[in-house]
Amino acid sequence: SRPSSFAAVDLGATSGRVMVGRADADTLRLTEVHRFANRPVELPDGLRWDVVGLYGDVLEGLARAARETGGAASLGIDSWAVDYGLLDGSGRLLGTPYHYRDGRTEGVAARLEGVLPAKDLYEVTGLQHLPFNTVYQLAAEAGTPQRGLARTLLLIPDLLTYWLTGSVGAEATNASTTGLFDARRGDWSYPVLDRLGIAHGLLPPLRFPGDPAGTLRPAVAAATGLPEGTPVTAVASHDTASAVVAVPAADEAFAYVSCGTWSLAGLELDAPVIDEPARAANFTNERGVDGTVRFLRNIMGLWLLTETLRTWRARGLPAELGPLLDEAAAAEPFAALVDPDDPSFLPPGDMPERIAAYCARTGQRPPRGQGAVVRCVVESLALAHRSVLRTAAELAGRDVRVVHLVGGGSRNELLCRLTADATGLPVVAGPAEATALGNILVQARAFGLVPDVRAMRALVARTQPLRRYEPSGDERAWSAAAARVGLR
Ligand code: LRH
Repeated sequence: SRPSSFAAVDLGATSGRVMVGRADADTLRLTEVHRFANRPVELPDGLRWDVVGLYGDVLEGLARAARETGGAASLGIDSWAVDYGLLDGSGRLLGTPYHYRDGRTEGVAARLEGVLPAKDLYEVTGLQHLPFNTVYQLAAEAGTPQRGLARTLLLIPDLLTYWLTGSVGAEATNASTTGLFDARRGDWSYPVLDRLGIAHGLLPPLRFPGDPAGTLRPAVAAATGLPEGTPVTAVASHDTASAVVAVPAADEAFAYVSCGTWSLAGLELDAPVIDEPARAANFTNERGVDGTVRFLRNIMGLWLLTETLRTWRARGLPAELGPLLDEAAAAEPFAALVDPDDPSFLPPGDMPERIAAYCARTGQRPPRGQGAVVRCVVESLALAHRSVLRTAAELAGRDVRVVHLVGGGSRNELLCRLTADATGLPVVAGPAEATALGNILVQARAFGLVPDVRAMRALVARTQPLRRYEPSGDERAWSAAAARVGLR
């Protein structure tokens, strides 16, 4: 019989999980074997990821997967994008990788303007401008001893793959988020590297989703109980790319919102859209599975809500999501609104205070009471979903008839309902674990169990619980609300 159990390691900015998935032509079942907090650490010299701790949790999860399945046919790793570790010439990690929310990239893009103007960079990479794109993080590190000794840059999933297997490579979907990748050619951009004085060898050869990425080192096999020689498969290692694989769409007139820490809202296209309007609207052309393009924009997402809850919890205030969402559902609509992408919301900190400051700055009365704050956040996110999806359809010249909302946010009924109302489109919510499912499905295809992405999506639609929300909003009210915060 053909192997059908796979392990997915999916690391998000706030939590990680190891899942076992069973997949074949008519089955797709996920079992969570390990879930753990991802706790960034504020060191005196910056905000870092505890990658060694995360690696420990990956090993623990794989050990549990081994006990659960008696051995997986393969495993795959995905995580958030852009962040990386640097290795010296003998493969040692140089320092602790930075978190993209660390402040060291402030002002870096402006300084690079003279060397490589943002317009020229966009023309090649088609990448949205985010202050923390890898290209800017690297520039911020110029001149440091670590950067001087660095011989290899590995994005987070590639770093963990290296630790598990000893094998070095750069998975392409995640490579496309660096700002060093040519969106049309689907390869590292050597002209960009040259302009920035980055040695070509710093960036490993590409791997594509489905490619082999080495086999477990004997020590890892011993530590986890997985058989020696268990293969690691390159999946769409950018979590958003994996999530889009598992969007249960049947025809092509769909948009998606991959909704977790960030809301990634946009379209799947066959070719990049790189032109002045797309650049001005800050749309990205990130690479998906099979050379598809994720034409989307980042929206600050549920980060606003999780940071709000964290702040309240630290003050001893109620911080349980369920009851707060009930209060929010009952709160006055459109009372206070924010543009979720205001830069003040990016770093960790006191989110309710920043929301109040935003409101004061824009002549609105700050939300009073916890339910009102949550209402403000969720309604503002729905507005941003509306605005970004409209822009995406217009820039790509595409019709959109349904919005697929996947990821943890699909469990948030208020957000799903308001997104349907705001966009005026039906929202199909789920699966919540789209990223892990996409990770498993790409492995299943590599092992011949699913033929193509179309079949993967049909399988997700047939096997996963989904919920449909019909729009019932008042279009004029939403468009007036959007205008209040400079959205459309
Ligand atoms: C979502 C995500 C997103 C990136 C951000 C850094 O987890 O990968 O696609 O822009 O993290």
